[in-house]
Order: sequence, then C-alpha cells, then structure tokens
Amino acid sequence: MPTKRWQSNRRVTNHTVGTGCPPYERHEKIMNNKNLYAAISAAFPADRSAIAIESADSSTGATLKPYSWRELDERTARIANLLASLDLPEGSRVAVQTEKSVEALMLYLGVLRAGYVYLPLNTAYQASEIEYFIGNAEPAVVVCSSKSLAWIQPIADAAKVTRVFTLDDAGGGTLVEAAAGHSATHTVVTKSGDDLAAILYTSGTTGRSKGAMLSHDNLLSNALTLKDYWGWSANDVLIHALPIFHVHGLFVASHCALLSSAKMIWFSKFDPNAVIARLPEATVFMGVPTLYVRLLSDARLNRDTCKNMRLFVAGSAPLLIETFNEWRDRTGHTILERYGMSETAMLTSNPYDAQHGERRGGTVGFPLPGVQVRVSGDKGESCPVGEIGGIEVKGPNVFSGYWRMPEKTKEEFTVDGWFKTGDVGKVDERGYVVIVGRSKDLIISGGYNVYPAEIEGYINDMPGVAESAVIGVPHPDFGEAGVAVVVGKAGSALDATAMLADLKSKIANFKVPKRVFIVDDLPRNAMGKVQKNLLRQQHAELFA
Ligand code: MLC
Ligand code: AMP
Repeated sequence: MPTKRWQSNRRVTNHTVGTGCPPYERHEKIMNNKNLYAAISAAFPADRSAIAIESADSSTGATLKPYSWRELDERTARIANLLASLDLPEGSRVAVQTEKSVEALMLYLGVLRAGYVYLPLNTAYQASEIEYFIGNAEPAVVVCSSKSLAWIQPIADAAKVTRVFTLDDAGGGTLVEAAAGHSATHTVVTKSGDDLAAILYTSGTTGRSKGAMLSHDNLLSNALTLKDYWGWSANDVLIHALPIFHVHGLFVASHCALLSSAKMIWFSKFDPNAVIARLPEATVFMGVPTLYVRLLSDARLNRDTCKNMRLFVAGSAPLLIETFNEWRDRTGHTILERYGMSETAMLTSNPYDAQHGERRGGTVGFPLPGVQVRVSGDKGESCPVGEIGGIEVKGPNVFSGYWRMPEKTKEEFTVDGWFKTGDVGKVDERGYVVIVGRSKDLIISGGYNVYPAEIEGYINDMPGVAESAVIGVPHPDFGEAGVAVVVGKAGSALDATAMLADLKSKIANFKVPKRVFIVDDLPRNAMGKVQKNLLRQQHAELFA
C-alpha cells in the first residue's frame, strides 16, 4: 500500500523549491484539522469583500457575475449545513452530475466542509453509465441538473439514494433553494488526513470503471506542493476553462487558486474567443493540449494578449512538440508540461523556476517534491537512466485504493508499495521524465480517457457484429481520436452510420468513435491476438 509520509528522494531534493520541510509538513504543524477545506478557508484573504471568482460568458468573455470570498464562505457554509441537517452516515458519498458553474464549485467545497465524500461525474455520461456509478458508489445524495432529473431520479430510487437535489447552469435548483434556509456560518468538520475527500471514477482496461479513493492528505499535499512549485501568489488571476469533474480542472486549477487567494475567471465551457478576450488580465492558464491547439488557431493570440501572463500549464495528454514550439514563437511563453492521474493527482512537472532547469518539450519534467518515480522492466527490475519501462510512483499524493475493489487495488501496486501507472517511459540523463506510451489499452482524446474494451463491448453486443477493435489514431484537434474496425457475422449487412447513432444513444459522446470501418477480418498474430498496432498504422493518416 502507498506510504503516507513524505519520502526523501535524492533526485527530487535537487528540484525542491524553498528550504526546510515540504509545504504539507509545514501545514501539518499548524493545522489540527486535516480537512482540505480547513486549509482552503484558512487561505482566504483578510478582505472578504475582494472578488474570489468572476463568472464570465463562455463565448464572449464578458463578466457575468462576481463572487466575493465572503459569498464563497457563506454559501459553502449553507450547503454544508444543509448536508449536516440530513443526518447522513459518516463517509457518505455525494454524487454530482451538473454543468460547470461557480455554484457547482461551491457544492464541492460544501461537501468537503461538511466532511462528506465528493463524487464528480462527467456531464456527458448517459443513463447506463450513471446507473453503474450510482450502483457502485451507493451515494447518500445525488445532485443533477433539472433537465436530467427525469432519468436520474429512477436510477437514484433504484439505488436507494435518500436525497436527490437539482443544480442548474445558472445556479438555481432545489439544492440552492434548500441551502438558502440554512445558516451562513459553519464550523469545518474535523477530518483526519487519511479520511476520504473524493472518489474519482477511472475506467479500466477490462471490466467496469474503478473509483479512485483520494484522501484529504492526498489532495492537500499535492495542492500545497503545486502552489509552491509553480510560484502562486494572491496577485495571480487564473483563467479556469476546464471541466470540474476531473483532476485537472477540479483539483489542480481550483486548489492552486483557492489556496493562494488568487482570483479565478470562470468559464463554464472552453471557447478560444472568450479566453483570448480575457487573457490580457490573466496571469495563469491551464489546459489540455487540445485547448492550446485551438487557441493557436486564433490569429489574435500573440505576445500582446499574453503580456501579463506568467504561466501556461499543459497536461492530461501528450503535448506535441510542434504545439510547444509554436506556442513559444507566438506568445514568447514556454508551456510548462506536467503529468498526473486520477489516482495520484500531479506526479511530475517541468520546472517553473529557471534555476531548477529549462522546460523541455516532449518531457513531463521532474518528480514533484515528495513524489518518487521509478521505471521498472517486465520482471520488476529497476531500469537504468534512459531505458524504457513501466512508470511506478510513490508519494503522499498517491491514492489508497479503488472503492470496494481490494483485488484491483492489489494488482495495481507492487509488493513494495509502488503504484503502477500503466504509462511507459524513461528518465533521461538529466532527470526529466519522458512518457513514450502506455501499457494500458487507452485512448486519450482531447484530455478524456476512452477505454477501447468498453466501446468494443457495446459494439459487439449489436446485432450482426462478430467482433470489433477500437483504436486511437492521431487527430489534429483531439490529439488522438477513436476509430472502430468491425467484422460482421456471416450474412449480416452492417451499417456504420446506424452503429454510430446507436453508440451515441448509449455512451458519453466523447467515447463514440469518430469513424467505423466494416471489414472482413481483423489482423491477428500467431497467438490469435488482434494486432491493433497494424490497424493503427493502417489508419494513421485518417485525420491528417
Ligand atoms: C468533445 N467531443 C470530443 C471531445 N470533446 N470528442 C473526442 N474527444 C473529446 N475530448 C465531441 C463531442 O462528442 C461532440 O461530438 C463534439 O465534439 C462537440 O462537443 P462539445 O462538448 O461541444 O465539445 P467541446 O466543447 O469543443 O469540447 C472539447 C474540449 C473538451 C476539448 C473542450 O473535450 C474538454 O474540455 N476536454 C478537457 C478534458 C479534461 O479536463 N481532462 C482532464 C482529465 S484529468 P458530436 O459528434 O456529438 O457533435 C487527467 C489527469 C491529468 O487526465 O493529468 O490532468
Ligand atoms: P486519468 O485517468 O484521466 O487521470 O488520466 C491519466 C493519464 O493521462 C495518465 O496515466 C497518462 O497516460 C495521461 N497523461 C496525463 N498527463 C500527461 C502528459 N503530460 N503527457 C502524457 N500523458 C499524460
């Protein structure tokens, strides 16, 4: 099982910023309550009337509504009091599938504050997907948008969920109405560092999704490290344009800003037009590579629009070296690429401070302070510098296991307690981690993970289908895009368009392959295994 304490690591200490103990140890010495929200609220600025978050129009960038730190405090208190009034059992999960809004962020903070476990769900998930998550996590409370209530309520009822609330894009709904009747003051519930703060579902190469259990310590240690390492201060202004149901938008971006009393410009959806309109007043931007590709396609992106920026962070998927170089040429800024996972939050980062080294395109930088990274061969042997193997990690940020799946948890850790990421890479001669591929059969499309086995399962269940293979091929916008290659049963007449329409009605839209090819058979090796590498080669130029 993962270690709970900071590990000393010779290579890492070279890149540790500041002196003395790492930020979380400093924090531990002064805080008795290990609830992540206690640390967040302790970081609120003295002037509570200052603006914490400004929601902005997703297409024009115009300000919609400012929210002060006081409002953030009072409204999360009301939500926490509402949850407390429900008399939920200790450790109850609150499952949330709502559009992005400042109120949705407040809900996350309110759940932390009340000491319950937050379970965010991608807004693209459809009924069968939600049914699985709710059935598996057995939340006590479900929050969804009013427009989804008609199909989510029966799923919640079947799973014996005691309370279902609604929360809408504009911040209305039964959750906010019910919370309004509760007090605006609330004492943050005391938690130990090992208590669960969130469960993030992440798909598996086989079988159904697994819920990665993240503790208050996991999230706070990582957030404080990033805040220090990336030089955050109260003068920062973050453009927040990522979804808040995954690590990148919910934890990395929000936590850094909240723990620094920095302002966020909050977009419910990413649109390059709106982001470019607000870039001149921002200092930090975070995005998956697709966001950078789309921003580059706008001619207004230049040194002038980025004149106040100090940091562009990319991650969640590989950043092409062409994008890295073009960004530097156009804006004068070098993107800082970092690497992380749902199970671990952030693991490595290119240096922020030039004293610690240059930001090298095509690498994900050094292990973050307190994080250890090693590369292991097939037999578990340690790989020397420059040699490729499986990336394994340890640190206070690494999750404790998958929700109610002890066997899966055991499989993913080595006997000496390192988490096997499923990513394949090396550490180069200067200590930079380079990811070269994945041992897990996974497609990362626009920063979302798509597991071929899941999609193949849906296709194979369709009438007339004998078998299928779903592969990822290069895509100029999404980095990688899914393509399905399908073999029909003898005498069947498969219709690719109808198959796509069927998939769209069943699974999240980003999982639906961009193309379906009907073929006579799939290429196999001598062992009878489908040679997906040959299919990937064959379709490599499809979207070129
Ligand atoms: C949307 N579409 C996608 C897609 N997003 N297809 C493939 N991959 C994607 N990522 C498709 C939809 O299915 C739809 O198709 C069409 O595009 C328009 O949908 P949309 O919702 O309007 O798309 P858009 O708003 O343009 O979204 C694109 C995007 C979004 C890039 C902004 O995908 C996004 O926000 N990605 C970020 C994901 C993220 O935050 N990942 C972090 C994971 S954390 P159709 O056919 O129905 O019209 C993690 C750990 C770490 O990985 O290290 O950070
Ligand atoms: P998720 O399960 O959604 O958290 O996705 C985590 C996966 O995203 C990792 O295991 C990597 O495969 C991938 N990933 C995250 N950041 C990067 C990056 N900077 N470069 C390449 N892959 C990345």
